[in-house]
Amino acid sequence: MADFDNDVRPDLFFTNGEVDNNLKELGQDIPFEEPTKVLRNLGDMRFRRVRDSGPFFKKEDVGRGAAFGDLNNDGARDVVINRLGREPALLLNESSSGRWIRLELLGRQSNRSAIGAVVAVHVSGRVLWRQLKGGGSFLSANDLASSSDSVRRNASNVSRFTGPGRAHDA
Ligand SMILES: [Ca+2]
Ligand SMILES: [Ca+2]
Repeated sequence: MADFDNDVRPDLFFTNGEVDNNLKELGQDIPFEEPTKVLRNLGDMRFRRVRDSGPFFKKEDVGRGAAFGDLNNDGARDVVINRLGREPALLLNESSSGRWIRLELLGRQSNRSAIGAVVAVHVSGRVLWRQLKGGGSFLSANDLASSSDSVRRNASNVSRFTGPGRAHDA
């Protein structure tokens, strides 16, 4: 879960695939590989699959974990996917990043990474509560505060996407 379009509503991201690759031999008509999906948070507990996120999302894959972080410091959350039998996929989010702030928390009396800290941000009469959490997806950890701008945009395993929007292969 990450807010890919910075509209303060966390969106959903799925990378998936079955555990067994011999499902047909077992008489099960279930695909081993599945497409990666982004679902836009519409509010009111409703989500809609984004159909035009880009070519990467039209391919089927066996994802085994995803980590989120703003790898190129443009305010839009990017994604790295661990894939079974393939190199990791780096997805650069090309959504309009809108307004955003980045907070880097440092624990003094708690753990140094400040995991568990709660932050309240007051915006236009609203209060946005966020808690810094460690970990993330299966065998993956989200970036607590990205500070790297060393993403190579022309690497062969880099795809681009717009969270709830469009994407393009590099
Ligand atoms: Ca969102
Ligand atoms: Ca980014």
